[in-house]
Amino acid sequence: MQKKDLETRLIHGYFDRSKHHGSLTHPLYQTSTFVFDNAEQGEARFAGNESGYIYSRLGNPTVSELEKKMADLEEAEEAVAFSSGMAAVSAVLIHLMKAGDHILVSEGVYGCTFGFLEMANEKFNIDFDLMQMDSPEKIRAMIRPETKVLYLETPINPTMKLVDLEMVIKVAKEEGLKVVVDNTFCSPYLQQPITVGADFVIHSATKYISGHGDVIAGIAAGPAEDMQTIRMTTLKDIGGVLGPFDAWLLLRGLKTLAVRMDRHCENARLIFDKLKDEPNVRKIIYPGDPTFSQHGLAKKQMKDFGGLISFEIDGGKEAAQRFMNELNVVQVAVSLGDAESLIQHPASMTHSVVPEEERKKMGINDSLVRLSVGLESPMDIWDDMKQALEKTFLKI
Ligand code: LCS
Repeated sequence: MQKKDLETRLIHGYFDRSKHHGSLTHPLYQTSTFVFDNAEQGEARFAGNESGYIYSRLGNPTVSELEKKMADLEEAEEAVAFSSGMAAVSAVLIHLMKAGDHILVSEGVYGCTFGFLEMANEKFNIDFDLMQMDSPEKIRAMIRPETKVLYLETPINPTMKLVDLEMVIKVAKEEGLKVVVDNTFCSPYLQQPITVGADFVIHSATKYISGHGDVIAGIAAGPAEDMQTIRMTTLKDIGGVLGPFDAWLLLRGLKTLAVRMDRHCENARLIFDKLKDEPNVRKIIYPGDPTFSQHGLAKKQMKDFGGLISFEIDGGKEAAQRFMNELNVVQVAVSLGDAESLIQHPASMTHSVVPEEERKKMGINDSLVRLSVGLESPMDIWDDMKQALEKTFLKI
């Protein structure tokens, strides 16, 4: 049978409704453990001689449904769900790396990913280098005999720099390295890195996958053999498993991913159009800006330009904070991809763990704010931002 379009696959499940009283939506198996028919069945399940659930840290039908859906959407062999995006990031990296190995990381990765890499370096002697992955020569120059993995986000949070997936993957293949892409900012609706050769995809499912700001969750997707090992090691033994109810919420959120993403992208386009004429706003960073240096690359590798806009405000941190405090519709909060428009100040919030010098190198200064454009009326979002800008600059 021909594979249905992504919009349809987002909505339909993989479970057999006839075995669930015809339930339209996937049932919520809110249980920690599963009762065996008898002791022998328990023994057979533990020995792997009989398939079936044992204990929800090892697998749960509601969580499995989400994992199947995410693997399908990312065109991966398998996916594993985690209790947070960071649980997914750390589980995949611990799986791929051992003491003495080295990892190349795209400059500007999420602050806690950077924090995890620093900890892994200090405690487990796993070395890393942050770099701008903008040419094959630069990447090759940084590869050492101990390098095992290229880890990247595109677009990068919050500076919106893109990494050319095809270029990086080609270099990695030639050098025998694994490529891990954090696809949080795009969701599989805008970008599917595995279809262009990435080995693993990670999501903070807290963001667009959920879309409703009510869950912390993570997903990793990749080759079946690796995913099975991750499930039985860095998931099972470190233990960052997703709860069934959170998986159920994500399954519900996923159904509207396509329509939500279209609206996020459309609203962001409209806000960018207004913002670019504001006298006290400079350096707007938005991949949909035709003058953005990587606009062509964004058009090539993303279906649309996403819902995030970063921009600098005249007057440094004080003005940025004043502007944020004057907003009413847009909420001052970290996270992104929710129905509500959210704004945050990366230098003092998401990237405050990154040393100032590194931050400056990444292009995160005190004037920069990051807006996650929500699903409200775009005119209401803009009116709110306009009045906040007016109040901010009247007061200065
Ligand atoms: N990867 C990216 C690109 C992220 O933006 C985040 C969280 C994570 C991984 C970690 O996911 P979590 O464990 O929070 O589910 N990003 C955040 C942000 O930009 N604001 O608040 C959290």
